[in-house]
Amino acid sequence: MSRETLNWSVDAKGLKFAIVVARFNSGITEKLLEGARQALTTAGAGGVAEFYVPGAFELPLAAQKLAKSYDGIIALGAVIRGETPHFDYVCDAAARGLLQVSLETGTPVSFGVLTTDTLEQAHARAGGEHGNKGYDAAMTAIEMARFGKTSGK
Ligand code: INI
Repeated sequence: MSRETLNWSVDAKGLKFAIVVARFNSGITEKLLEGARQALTTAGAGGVAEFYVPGAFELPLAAQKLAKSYDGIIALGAVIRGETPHFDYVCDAAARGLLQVSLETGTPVSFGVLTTDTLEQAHARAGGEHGNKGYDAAMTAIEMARFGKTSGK
């Protein structure tokens, strides 16, 4: 195990986070939100604000608007493959857009967007047998926000 892995920090004290949640597939995204809240509370986050957008496609713009005011953004959504190519466009737009916001603003934006073939697969990753990706996304945002503080941001 590397030294960096051993030093992995989940201390969120003094850091402010925004969670942006897509309402599309809200049965899943509300579970992701519960996971993200749990991670931030456990890590002692200094402040947490929650915002809603219609779907995963809208997550990047919301993240961009919030990036100036928070130490980290957690973007949560669930894109489930249907019969149309819409799935690919929405996934691609969300992933590229969130990465772009992160790189352009310097504020970490974690990708808590499930991209699955079925609803069952999404449930399994939103508090089911494969854990809660909202929790994981929040832990990632905490680690990267801390990285930003210690690396001079
Ligand atoms: N948005 C999602 O968050 N998940 C989906 O599965 C989804 N599908 O399947 O269409 C979805 N579409 C809406 C999209 O995010 C936008 O809100 C919409 O296109 C308006 O811009």
